[in-house]
Amino acid sequence: MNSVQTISGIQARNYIDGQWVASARQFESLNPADTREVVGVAPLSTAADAAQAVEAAKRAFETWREQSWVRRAEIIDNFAQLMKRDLEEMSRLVTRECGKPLNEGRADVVEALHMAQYVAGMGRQPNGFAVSSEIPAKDAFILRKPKGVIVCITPWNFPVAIPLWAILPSVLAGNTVVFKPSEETPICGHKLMELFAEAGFPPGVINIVHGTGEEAGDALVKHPDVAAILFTGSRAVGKYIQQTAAVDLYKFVATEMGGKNATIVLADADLDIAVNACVLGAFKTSGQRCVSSGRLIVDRKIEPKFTQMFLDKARRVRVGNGLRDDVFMGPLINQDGIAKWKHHNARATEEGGEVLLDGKHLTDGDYAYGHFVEPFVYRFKQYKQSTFCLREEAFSPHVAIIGVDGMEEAVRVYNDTEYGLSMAVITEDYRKWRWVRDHADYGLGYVNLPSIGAEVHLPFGGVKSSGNGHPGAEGIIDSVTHRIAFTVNHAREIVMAQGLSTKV
Ligand code: UN1
Repeated sequence: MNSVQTISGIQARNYIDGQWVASARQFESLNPADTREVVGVAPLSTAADAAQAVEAAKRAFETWREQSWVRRAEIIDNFAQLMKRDLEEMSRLVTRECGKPLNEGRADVVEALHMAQYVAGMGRQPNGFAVSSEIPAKDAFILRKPKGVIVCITPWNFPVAIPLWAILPSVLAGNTVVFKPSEETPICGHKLMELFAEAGFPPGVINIVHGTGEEAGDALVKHPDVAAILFTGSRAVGKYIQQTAAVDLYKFVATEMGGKNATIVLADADLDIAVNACVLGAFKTSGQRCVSSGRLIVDRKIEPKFTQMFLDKARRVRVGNGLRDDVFMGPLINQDGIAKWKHHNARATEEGGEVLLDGKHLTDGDYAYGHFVEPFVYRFKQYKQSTFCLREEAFSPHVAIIGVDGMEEAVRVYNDTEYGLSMAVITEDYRKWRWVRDHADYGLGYVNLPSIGAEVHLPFGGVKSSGNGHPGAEGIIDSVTHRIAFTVNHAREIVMAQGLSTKV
């Protein structure tokens, strides 16, 4: 890679119309495991920077849309090769900038690579089809057309994979993009932009604008020349974007906004699978996945045994700098993340949860300069409705064990949140998982697996307040294209459908 590396880290810039653009104001991106390390510095962009990027994307759309899907896919394939070349370097960067352990940093980059490979392959897939007409001499087609300028606003917890879920299908279909990465992980976004440029995307096709949601993000969402906004992040911001963009009737918004996910453990579960699934679901990425399980809904018949096994394993979770091999859980992203974790823990206690593992905020020795916390586990032997702690997303290692009587109560409890993203059920009984499959509300369902770990060729999204029904990854092509109807008459006269008379 050719980034400028200074003592204050990598210097990120905006990339607009094929040019790296400096900015008067900057912000620092710190390593959440050791905040003495400045991973890099990035522009604090203004509304004017955002507008320039949209205008560049709008101009580039006129020529990019004229390329074939195959040609565009070839450039995406170049990009995939570059990702392979830089995989290890990018994995370490993900760990340094967002904190997750190296194995997870690598999985993020591998998931991104899979998206690039998948989308490159889509370039030679049908992007429409012919349908028959009532009139033999008519051919009818359903085709996909690009929408125009797509804004991609993406989170810090998957700083490499999630941007690609949104950006690559957009450009494959002939759209152009303005990418606004999270202000927590601008350097990962910058690395992606360097590779886009090296892969040969023409100027203006992919632009990056760094900065805050309040300033750069807001200006992008409100810009009249934006056709669609693809957003992954918090419910509050997603709701704001949907409501703000709705003022322009033509603007399309796809949102993915987290969850209060659960793993349901039924009475017949294999307890080893259950415990592993729950530990992975609750504590991978320190609970900072949209799909993390904050609730373990366990049949009362096995709850005591399950709880003992789960706690044994949770106590073994090693917390530390993700660059170290033996670490399972890296730091939280920042001090706000810690405050949120503490708030949820306090509410759990106030609301009557029995604390089983009173995880601490770690501040001594090696932990002094990072945002480290231990797992916090509590129990409700009986479900308690209308609690904050059992219904709101904690985005941290904060997990409830809830005792229930049987499958039907498990699903009632599961459904008792405003969210509906990811659900896992642990059972050996196919009739039971089938019933749960059909009665729980979610977009991602798993059996005998954790609630995390989706692959890119599946739609990624949720129901209820977890999203507005336009999933990312596989599903996003529907969000970035108009499906148009196109009908051609081959006869020498006009014959109408529905028996419509042509007599004048
Ligand atoms: C997220 O939870 O924010 O399914 C994304 C998974 C990953 C993506 C998670 N492939 O766990």
